[in-house]
Amino acid sequence: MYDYIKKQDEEVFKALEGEERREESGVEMIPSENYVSRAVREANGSVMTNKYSEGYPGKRYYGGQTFTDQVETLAIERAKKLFNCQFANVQPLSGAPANVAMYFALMEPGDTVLGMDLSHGGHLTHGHPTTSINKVFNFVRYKMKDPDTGEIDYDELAKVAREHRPKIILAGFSAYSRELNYAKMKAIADEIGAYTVADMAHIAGLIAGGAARNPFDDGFDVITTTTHKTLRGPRGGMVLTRESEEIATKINKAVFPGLQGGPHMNAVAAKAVAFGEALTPAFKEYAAQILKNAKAMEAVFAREGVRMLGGGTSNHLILADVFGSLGVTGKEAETVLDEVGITLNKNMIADETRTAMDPSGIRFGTPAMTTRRMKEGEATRLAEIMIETLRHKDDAAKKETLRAEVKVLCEKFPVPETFV
Ligand code: DSN
Repeated sequence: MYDYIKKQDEEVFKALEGEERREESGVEMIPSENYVSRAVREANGSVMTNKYSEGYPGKRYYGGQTFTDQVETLAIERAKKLFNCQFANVQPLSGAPANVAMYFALMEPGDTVLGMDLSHGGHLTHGHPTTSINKVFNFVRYKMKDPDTGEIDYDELAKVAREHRPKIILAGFSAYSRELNYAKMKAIADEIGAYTVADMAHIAGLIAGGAARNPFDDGFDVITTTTHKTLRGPRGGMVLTRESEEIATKINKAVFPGLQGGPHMNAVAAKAVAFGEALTPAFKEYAAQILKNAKAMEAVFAREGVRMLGGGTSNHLILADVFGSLGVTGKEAETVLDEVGITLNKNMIADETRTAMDPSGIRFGTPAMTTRRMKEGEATRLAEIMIETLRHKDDAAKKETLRAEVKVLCEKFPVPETFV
């Protein structure tokens, strides 16, 4: 790997090598990260990066599109099959632009979106006050009724919807560990004539692998997603439309020329490869194992009396109140776990009393460790190691022993090169 970079640019080569080693020798537990196959990496690093392809297959603004049309069509057709829908736009550069394009496709400036509160698990692009999109559209919120069960307050959601008449009811999250009731949200949206959109960035792979409910099965209009989380593709985004050609046309115009210029065709080719992998039976097993591993970790946290937001997990991630339960802040936990080779992120919890940079919680998940073919036994032990580390955060000898154990585990479960 990296033969040409090695000869040409030693500084970048060293950074790439360092990252390879870091990813291999520690356990990646940030729930939005994963290890992609060599095939996906080859496509992402391919000649397709050389090409400008404004437009869509068969309708481009520049010549020379024989092969770009082929890969984009493959990506579209595979995405439609994976998510059981009629239209797919695979050009969004990532999840944030996918959401921005979706907002502009379905709304006029000043219109309202009803989405999940950031502090209860929602995402920045769902209208956080610090984002640019918040200056263009109006965002109102729903929350959990009880952070210890994770149940959404659907009565309040309906009340806010009737009062504010949003154009879009947005399901989706980046730090929420339970399933949403899409049917209830759809019924409320129908009552007020709103579009239903699900931002499935975190759980797209679970949906594709049949381990989580597909919002399209409850009649949702649109799904936005990234392609690099549980779906295990390249960094990128996508917007799917269930059946309305009118909506799909608006989405296409909003992505290009509305928001973006030339699509990154190397990423589109890599999406096609990743979607091909996700269509295999092995991917179904992968998605199911992500959930089993998360449940195994949940059992340890429950046994050890560490509070989990939502009371546990029904998906790939756990949000734990380490400050409330162990007296360790989220920032301290992130740092000390990194020292033993476990990478995760500090995270705000519902009704947070601390700050965003040093919150009460940590967020971690099982997609990447499951890619390494770790199963419930390893997940259980990793959860134990995490809690032992936090309980002995100032004990250097203990941390050294745990670091050595994590290293052995990583050697036993190397990052696979292929999944098919
Ligand atoms: N940064 C991603 C996550 O970690 O959830 C979402 O954008």
